[in-house]
Amino acid sequence: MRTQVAIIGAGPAGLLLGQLLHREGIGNVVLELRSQAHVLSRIRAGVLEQGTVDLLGKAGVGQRLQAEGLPHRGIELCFDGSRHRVDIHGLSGGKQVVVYGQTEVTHDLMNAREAAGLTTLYAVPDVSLHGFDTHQPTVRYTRDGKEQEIVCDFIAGCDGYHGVSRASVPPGTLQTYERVYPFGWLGILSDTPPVSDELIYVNHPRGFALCSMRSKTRSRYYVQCSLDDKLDGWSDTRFWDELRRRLDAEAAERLVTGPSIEKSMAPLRSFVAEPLRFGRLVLAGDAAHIVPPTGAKGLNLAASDVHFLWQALGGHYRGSATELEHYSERCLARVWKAERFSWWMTSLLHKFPENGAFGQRLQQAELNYLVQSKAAMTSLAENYVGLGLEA
Ligand code: RFL
Ligand code: PHB
Repeated sequence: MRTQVAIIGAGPAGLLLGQLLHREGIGNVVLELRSQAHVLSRIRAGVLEQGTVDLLGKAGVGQRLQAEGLPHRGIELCFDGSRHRVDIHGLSGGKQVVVYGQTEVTHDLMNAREAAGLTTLYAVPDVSLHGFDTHQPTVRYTRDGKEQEIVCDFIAGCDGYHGVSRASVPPGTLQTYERVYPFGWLGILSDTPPVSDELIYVNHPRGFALCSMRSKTRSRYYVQCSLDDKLDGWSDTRFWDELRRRLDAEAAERLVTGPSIEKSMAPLRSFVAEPLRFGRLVLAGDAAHIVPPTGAKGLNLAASDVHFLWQALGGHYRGSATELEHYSERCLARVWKAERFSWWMTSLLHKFPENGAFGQRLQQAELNYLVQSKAAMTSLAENYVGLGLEA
């Protein structure tokens, strides 16, 4: 098989890139390790920056998002038993975020890909990448017991943190930066009305909690948990009790509980690989960088990488090499700002046992300063809505 761009991974980065390229007349094939049903069963991000919403519109998949996405103009910070509103809209010069699940984004992109008749190969277990230091790279995999090969112009590595693309880069050419946090998030989804109209981020002596949502009837809640915890140790009752204990009295009273329809644990990590291009192999999204979910930046960074990659590949086929040459540095400038913000939100809101009582006091002082200082809240607001593509 021959295509212009072979895209590894059918997560939001790979599918969005495929759609944008297709609309420019650039042929592409997507290869995905997992089944389509598995990809759609993963519950992940929920908060989209305006730049991500705009890009999904350009890809022609903005219709349901416009109709069903929930615009949010503020968040609440809860500490010392009280909640404080951050006026994201007012402090960011009129910007907002949209709550719309990653699962829905993926669904819309898969439907558009299918409607356009584009090739997506699911459940391909053994993808390997070759010759990306030449003008004609190839991707190999097995199908029906036979080795298959795709010859292409470019390989886009959109296969997440554990994917094969970054791992295929020759040793010594990649610089990585990493911080692993000593805790995780336990998340549940439930068909119950959200406890508040806006997201609540909680700093509590027992640990962080987050009240989020997917719709007016579906809630997404998280509590900070230990890395040693096991999912079976967390019954629904234990989860709801723990969440209630971390909320202020009024929210705890109002919390509506019900059976979980999904429950999962995720470790927290900050990670950046540099650069993002190796000849004809380009990395985008979680394949190149990971942020802890506290700032809601992961999916948005994947979308901004895709924006730059779409411009770079479009430029190449129009005869301009500049955009591709600058792809890595353009992405990384934005990535590092989001890494800083996500690390900061994580440090401010979680319990770090190794920091002791001194660390906890510093967190309280910073939270008090934050809600009293317009300057500090403005900084939070402008990062939360996203710094824009040229930042
Ligand atoms: P993905 O979504 O991981 O997709 C990669 C795809 O590649 C496939 N793959 C392979 N395919 C072929 N061959 C191989 N060898 C392969 N190896 C892997 C995988 O099966 C998968 O389908 O990466 P992508 O597309 O870069 O998208 C990134 C986002 O998924 C991620 O950044 C966000 O989910 C992070 N995130 C959040 N981001 C936000 O912007 N806002 C949020 O509110 C937010 N909340 C979250 C989050 C992530 C979370 N978890 C579970 C880590 C909340 C949580 C709890
Ligand atoms: C989510 O709804 O999954 C979510 C929202 C905000 C975050 C992280 C996750 O900061």
